Amino acid sequence: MINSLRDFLDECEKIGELSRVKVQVDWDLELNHVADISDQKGGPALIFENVKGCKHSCLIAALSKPNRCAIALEMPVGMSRVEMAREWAVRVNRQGIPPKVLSSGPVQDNVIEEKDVDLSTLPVPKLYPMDGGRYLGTTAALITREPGADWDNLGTYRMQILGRNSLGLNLQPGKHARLMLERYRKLGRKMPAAVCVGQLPVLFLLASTGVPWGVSEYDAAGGIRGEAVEVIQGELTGLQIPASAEYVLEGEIDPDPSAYRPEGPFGEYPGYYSASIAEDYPKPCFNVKRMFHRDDPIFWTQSVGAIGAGKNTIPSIQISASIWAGLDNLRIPGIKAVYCPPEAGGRFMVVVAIEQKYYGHAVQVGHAVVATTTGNYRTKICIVVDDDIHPDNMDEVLWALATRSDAARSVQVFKRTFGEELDPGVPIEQRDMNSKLFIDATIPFEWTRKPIQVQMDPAMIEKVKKQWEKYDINLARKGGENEI
Ligand SMILES: Cc1cc2nc3c(=O)[nH]c(=O)nc-3n(C[C@H](O)[C@H](O)[C@H](O)COP(=O)(O)O)c2cc1C
Ligand SMILES: [Mn+2]
Repeated sequence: MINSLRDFLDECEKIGELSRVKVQVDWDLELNHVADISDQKGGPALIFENVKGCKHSCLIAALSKPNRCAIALEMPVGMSRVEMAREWAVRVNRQGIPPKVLSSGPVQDNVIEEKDVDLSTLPVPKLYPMDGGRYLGTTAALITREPGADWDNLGTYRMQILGRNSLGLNLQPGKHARLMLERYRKLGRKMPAAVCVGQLPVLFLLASTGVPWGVSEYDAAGGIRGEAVEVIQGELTGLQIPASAEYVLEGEIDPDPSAYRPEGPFGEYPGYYSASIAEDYPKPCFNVKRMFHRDDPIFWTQSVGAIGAGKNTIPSIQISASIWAGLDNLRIPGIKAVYCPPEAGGRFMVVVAIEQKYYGHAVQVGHAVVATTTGNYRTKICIVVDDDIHPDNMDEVLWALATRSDAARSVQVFKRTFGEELDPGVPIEQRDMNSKLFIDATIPFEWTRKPIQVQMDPAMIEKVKKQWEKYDINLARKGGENEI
């Protein structure tokens, strides 16, 4: 059982999926550039043990490969993203398991009071050249609770270090912490909050996935693991805090816009920087009142900005899973696979394979996808294919798109839908709303004269394979695909 980030790292190390970098690196660009280049080469998770000017080590690229996500999810290594998304969807729709409250935990081993907190001494990297600063929140969870409520929300939101004990928060419209902050503003009170870094990886995966309002990510993570997450009660905030986290910051957020400060830009997951004039977009700040950390804590970070290997591995699993779980809840028959290709930003495009059972089935699925919590939020393109197409095989998806769709019949645009402020396809001022493209790339259910796909003769394939040597074809010829 994986009960902490350290358990996860041990498992990665056992199968050669973790490397420790001993040489000194600069937190200013160097650390993340080493990680990106390593990722492009299919590299392991990296712990930088010697970050310039910092006492503690820094983990990066922990979940940039499907096998490491499998370890985090406690699923067999070697599962495909679609298989992991399926299993996740099944588990997340099971009953949640509330966290188990302990009287103390290793995260409390070191306590730093407000006057001694200095976030700049943590090994927090600056990731890309035009980033507004050092970002602490890309694997963190902000923990908050509505006044009088009995569930804690955990959300991953980027957090820029703005001062010794101050973090600028980017809470997008509709996000749970933002809705809660608006409640506190109405009440004229500051919102108690905690930030945890280096928690159980599955908790991060849930904190950065759309779990419905009213459901604590603790309960959802417990449901996925089949076992409660262990927490302690924060003394200052009363919030539940992961007992085994590497770092926890307790503090508060002032909801008054006069306390907002410029934040950004940040190299974001679509592969572009967020809106570049930070002054135009002041953000609420989290002020640290107390910091805890484990002995020899491991700071955990990741970048999302530059496209390429390793980027969007996580969303390609988690967004697929949450749309799939949403479709399961709607009880639509014939859903065979759901997949958000990482090449399309992991979130912007979803391909759903269905076994068509009745007239209009494919269009129903298109509507349903954009009606799910997660599909509504960031999907821009939804493609529905027949179940002979594997949604995670882009050659097959492109073939279905090209051969089974006809623009006038197959394409619909759903207008005035919930937008995404990071969507580079919409002018910055208009990003609150967007539109969604639906493409039906199935062979229409109602056609009586369906196109017949060309296939080789199975008996002849068998025969040719058996006597392959006889043909004496040099497959490894110079310049050929199989050149050796
Ligand atoms: C690495 C990473 C960074 C993210 N950064 C932000 C962010 O800065 N702001 C934001 O609103 N959502 C961000 N998200 C998405 C949220 O984590 C996600 O929408 C989550 O569902 C929010 O939790 P909530 O539904 O409880 O509000 C990020 C996700 C990941 C994986
Ligand atoms: Mn939530």
